[in-house]
This record gives sequence, structure tokens and C-alpha cells, in this order.
Amino acid sequence: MPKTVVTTGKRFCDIDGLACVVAYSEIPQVRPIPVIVSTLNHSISKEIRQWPLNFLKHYEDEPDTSYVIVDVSEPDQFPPFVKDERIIEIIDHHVGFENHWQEKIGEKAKIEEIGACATQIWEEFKLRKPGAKMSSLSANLLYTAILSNTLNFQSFWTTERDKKAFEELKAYVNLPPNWISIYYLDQEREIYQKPEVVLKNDTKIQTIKGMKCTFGQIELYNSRDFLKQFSGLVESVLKEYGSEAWILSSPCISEGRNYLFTKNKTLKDLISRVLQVSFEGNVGVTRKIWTRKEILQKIQ
Ligand SMILES: [Mn+2]
Repeated sequence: MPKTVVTTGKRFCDIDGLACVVAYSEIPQVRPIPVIVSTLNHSISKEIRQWPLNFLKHYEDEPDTSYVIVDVSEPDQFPPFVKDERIIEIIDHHVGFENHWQEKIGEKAKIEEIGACATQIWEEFKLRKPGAKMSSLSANLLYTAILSNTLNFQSFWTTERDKKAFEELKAYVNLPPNWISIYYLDQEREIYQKPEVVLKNDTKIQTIKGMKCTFGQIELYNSRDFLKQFSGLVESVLKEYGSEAWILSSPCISEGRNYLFTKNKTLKDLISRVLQVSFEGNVGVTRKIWTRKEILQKIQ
């Protein structure tokens, strides 16, 4: 029997990736198999982990399996079982590989600059299943993913489409009225319990101006307090990757700006110039909130 698998990146999975895999599996007539091989990061809070998330953690490729990829489009980031030639659809909001996939699968490659991939999945659901009711599990996940991936609608890539999807999903969610604060406080608690794990699950190696750079990210309610307490730990964790330089970016939800922490002069100079940040010692504060993706696009 031909099967379709819907999956996301292999390194770590955030609430957006999870939401997209689970919700997408509701769209086609014959349900695709949801598979997530990566570690779930802290944006998937303890409470969310207790929801009946029905994905598989492993998959063995079969010659008649087709693949749908969500929330990632860089081929290097796909799980090892995925066969690129059998990818039938890609929905993602990370730019860089649009032309590559356009050539391979044409209009089935939906790669757009938008706040959350969850927004694209909601739109896809509406388009392909007009009038259908989404399960509250999927709606809860997409709703939370839009909130989280747009940094509470403060990120630069947030669009009106994200806001509209968030509003429309309210009709299908089954969440307490104070869900937003429950969600963020849950995450913060977990981060303080194991900052090292959280940081490792959201660290990427990037080449910036020809320099290998370890780029960590921790989204917090209060980044200033966190850095006061954990700057030493952040430095030692990021140094472990052995790159030429390291940097932490911490979007601070309560202040609507980022705290950046690095000891590398080249990075400080580059970021000061491009993002108009002035560093005091090793810490710089931006004027607005930036995701790592946006920072990288600006400085590369
Ligand atoms: Mn995403």
C-alpha cells in the first residue's frame, strides 16, 4: 500500500514543527502518517506533551512512501529516511531553498515569508477541506504555534495572515482563557530547571561572513534576569561546539527586544552596525524583537 508520511526537521522540533505535522495529517482524505524524529524542544511545554500527540518517532522508508515536509525546506535538515525524489509537497516559512523546490515540485512547494508555518497549514486546511471542523488537538497546537513562532506577534515576519489564522482558530480551540500566560510561564519554569538542555536544543551552527559560528537562542519572558544568572553557563555550553565564535540571542517577550551575548569582536561590530545595537561589555540590547532567522538574514 502506498503511504504518505508527513514530517519535519531532524535536529530539534519546536511547537511550530509539531503543530504542522499533527495538523497536516488531518488534511488529505487518506491520512498521512505523522513522524517526528527530532528532540522536542522547550517550546513544547510539559502540559502540551501530555496531549494525545499521535506521531511516530521512527520510520523505515518503503519504496512506495511519499513524503510531505513541513516547517523546514533545507534538504540537509530532513530526517535520514526521507528520499528527496519522493517528496510530493513542502510547506515552510524559512526562505533560501524556494527555487530549488520550485524546480522539483512546482506549485507543491509552498515556501513563504510568514510568521508561522502553522498559519500556512491552517490556510491549507481551509482551502482543501472547506467547511470542515478541525480537531481541537490540532487547533490548540496551531494556535499556540502561531503565538510562539511570531513571538507574540512581535517578530518582524509576523503578517496579517498570522493574525487572521490565530483569530479563526479560536473557533476550534479548547483551551483555558488564560492559556497564553499558562503557556509562557510553563516554559520559563522548565528553562530555569535545565537551561543547558534548552539551549542545546535551540543552537545552530551558522557561517557568518566566512566564520563558523555557534548561534544559540532562548526565548524568555525576562532575558535580563536569565543572563545575570546563567551567562557563565551559556558561554561554556556554546563553546563546546568548537566554532570560531559563539553568540546567544534571547528574545525578551516582556520587553519586546532581544538581549545578545557574545565575546567575539567581529560579531559585536557586525551586529552593532546592521541591527543598530550598542554593546555594553558583552551584552547588547536591540530596539525591537528579532528571531534568529531574521538576524541571520540581516547580517549574512
Ligand atoms: Mn516555524
